[in-house]
Amino acid sequence: VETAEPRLITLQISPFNELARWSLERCGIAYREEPQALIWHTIASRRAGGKGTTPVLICGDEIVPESAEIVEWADRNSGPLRLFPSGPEGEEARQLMVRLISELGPETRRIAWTHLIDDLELADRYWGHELAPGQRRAQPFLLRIARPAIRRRMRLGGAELDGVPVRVSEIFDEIAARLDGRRFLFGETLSAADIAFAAMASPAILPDRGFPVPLPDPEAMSTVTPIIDALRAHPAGQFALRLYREERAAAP
Ligand SMILES: N[C@@H](CCC(=O)N[C@@H](CS)C(=O)NCC(=O)O)C(=O)O
Repeated sequence: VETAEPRLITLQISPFNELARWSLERCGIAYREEPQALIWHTIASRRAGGKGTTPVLICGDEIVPESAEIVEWADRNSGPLRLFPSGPEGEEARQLMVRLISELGPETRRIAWTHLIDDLELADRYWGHELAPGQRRAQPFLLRIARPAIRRRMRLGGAELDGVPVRVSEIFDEIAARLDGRRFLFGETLSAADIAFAAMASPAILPDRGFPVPLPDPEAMSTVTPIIDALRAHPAGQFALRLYREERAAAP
């Protein structure tokens, strides 16, 4: 029996979705992406059997509702290429990936939203690629009504973000220290830990090449441009930019 191509419900520009996409592509797994508008994506996720978050992978009867699980799924369904190193390092790479998903992604997303919350027009533009026409039309309205909820969810009230958040600095330092001049975080091949770091860093470094969806220039994110510049200049930021240029950019 021929199984249908897996579907991937996404919020296209989000780091968690990018992690799922990159992992599937790295494993050579064909899939159909179904990009959703902001806010609409929470409903689309639930309707598909997810938890109200994206990405959600649907393959036949199987529903995979978390980015980390989609990475594992891709690895299991991959050909010879593995996303995790063999031996004890495999477990270490898994743990690092999971920690980056839970600790780095939400913080870098918050950096981007520090600007976007007062520039919903920019948010609408960059979250608006490849949407179905109905969703495309609805998104500006959805963003306006959801603004207070986004503010709460992203903890944007109160103190201004006046520099790189401490947790982001710590993780960037930790990644740079682990890398210590090597090409990848684990040995000589790209692993899910590298992909997770680059994807989770993406909202705060805005890769100049290789990101599969158009991204704004750092200057357009005027409130946080100095933070983006600082993180791009950091050795771990340089590493993520390099992964996007060399490992993610479409083959010439
Ligand atoms: N743990 C989830 C997190 C995914 C996530 O937070 N996705 C965001 C998109 S950036 C989302 O759907 N948020 C909806 C919400 O939090 O209500 C995963 O790794 O898949």
